[in-house]
Amino acid sequence: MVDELRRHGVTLALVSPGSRSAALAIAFDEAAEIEVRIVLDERSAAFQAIGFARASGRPAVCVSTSGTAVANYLPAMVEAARSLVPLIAMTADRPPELRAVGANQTVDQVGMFGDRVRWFCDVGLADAGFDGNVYWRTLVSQAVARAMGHGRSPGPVHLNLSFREPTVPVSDDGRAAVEPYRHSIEGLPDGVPWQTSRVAKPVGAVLEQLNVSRGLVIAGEGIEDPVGLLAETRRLGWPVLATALSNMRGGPVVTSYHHLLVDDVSRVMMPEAVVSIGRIGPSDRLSALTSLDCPQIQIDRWGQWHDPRRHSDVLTQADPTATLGLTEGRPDPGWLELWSALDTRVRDVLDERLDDGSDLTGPVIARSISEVGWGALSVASSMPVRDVDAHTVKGGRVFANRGASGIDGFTSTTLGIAGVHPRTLGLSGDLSFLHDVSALAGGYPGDVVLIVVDNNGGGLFDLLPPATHAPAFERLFVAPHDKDLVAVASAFGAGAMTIESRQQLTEETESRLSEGGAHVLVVPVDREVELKQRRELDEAAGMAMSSLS
Ligand SMILES: Cc1ncc(C[n+]2csc(CCOP(=O)(O)OP(=O)(O)O)c2C)c(N)n1
Repeated sequence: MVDELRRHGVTLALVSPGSRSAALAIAFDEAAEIEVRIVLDERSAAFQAIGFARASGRPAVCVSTSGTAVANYLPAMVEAARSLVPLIAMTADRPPELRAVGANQTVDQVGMFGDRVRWFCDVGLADAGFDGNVYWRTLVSQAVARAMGHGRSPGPVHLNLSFREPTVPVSDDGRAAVEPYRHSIEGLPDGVPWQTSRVAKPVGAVLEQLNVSRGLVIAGEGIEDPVGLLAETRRLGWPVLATALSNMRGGPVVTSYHHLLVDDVSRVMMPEAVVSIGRIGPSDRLSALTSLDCPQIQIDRWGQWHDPRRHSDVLTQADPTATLGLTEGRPDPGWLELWSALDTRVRDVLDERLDDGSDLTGPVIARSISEVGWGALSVASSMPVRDVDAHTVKGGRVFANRGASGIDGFTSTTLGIAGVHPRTLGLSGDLSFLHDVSALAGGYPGDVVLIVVDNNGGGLFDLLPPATHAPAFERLFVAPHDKDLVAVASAFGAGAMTIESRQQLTEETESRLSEGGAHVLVVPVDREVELKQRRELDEAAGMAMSSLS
């Protein structure tokens, strides 16, 4: 199975130590083309796999022993299922005769992840007498194909493998006799995979509603063909509102939408059709465009049902670029110019405000990140992803686990990305950082600098109803931890320091990205100052918009 995985392009196995999975660990270790990374905590391993798969486009394999080890994959399986990230979990299990009889470290692993996985297979035992080569190899072909989207959409796959003792090649404790495996386990000649899958890229029909002058395109997460999509929208004369995770920033796209849309959409800005592509969070003001009273078209390559406002007229499973390519359109140059002018104006107003002061806040940090030469940016849930969406305009690969929007597994995911992209920069809140701090206990697969916005708790809640309506708001929601995060990070061996100014932040980030290794830069932020700034930014944008209309 390991050889077949290699033939299918698997290059990374995240192995968590355990005895039942010994055969898998050894086989992966012996496969020269597959890197084996040992990660103690299975939860962290699976998030690292997500980071790797997001960044490389290839599935990573996680290997665990039996018992609660398997259950620790659940958060990442949920995220991968919702984010369409290919991930293959190979979990070792007890043989049938040891199940359901109270045997040690034996839990029901069959179908443990429910319908979150794209495919589950209880692989069974590698009995010495069973000629299983074709079975195991085709099973791997199917596992990879399903993880990559065959039949449904990309996502996690669970292979549960039983092992009898001895779990290592030689039995020296007399518990079982070793009977060598007799049948061939050869793969096909020339290193080719046993079976291959072809996932078609369907193209939707030309949609009548798209034949308009004033279309708006909202580019959600992970646009596969940013260059082609931009070219088609230019031809149609439609502005692209490009979210931070779209892969479309850095080009002629609208990025200040969160502030530009602070008040109601004025008559001149009213589109004739809205085309939204993929998941379009996190700005609630941006998603409000999908309930404007005009034709609402969703295009998703994998047919995901992204329609939280239940307002879409058409949900299309199609290649977005090809679909727009089939649309004739009726370009009106003034429409594109209007949105570009509004975007430039609002961006200038925001930047002026952020550059005019010495306070370090989430928005200021997100803006500063545009000045640093990172290779990939990994952003945690809560305010970091919102601030980057609103204030980081620079092009480049930006990643975030927005499938389920958890604050868990952030550092692990970032380490997974760092193993693929040089100069990976992470941005998280203090609670996200603490939630997954044990990820720092393992090795570092690549160079990484983590910026931790330390506002001593969950700043997001200041913007939500509990802030004004809930008793014991601080304790129940913000949950201050009062930990010295520099000391915490240092205890795990990361280079860590407190950052006191914006200039120091950009300089330290830049120099530590070049230095290599793992670094944590803790930026203390005052929640009240930050909240005040967020309100001022909204007001300034609102004034700029009203002076223009
Ligand atoms: C696994 C998980 N637990 C809880 C939550 C709920 N939650 C959302 S934001 C948040 C606070 C995050 O705080 P921090 O990481 O410091 O970021 P900040 O809000 O200060 O930007 C919490 C607990 C969640 N999204 N995911």
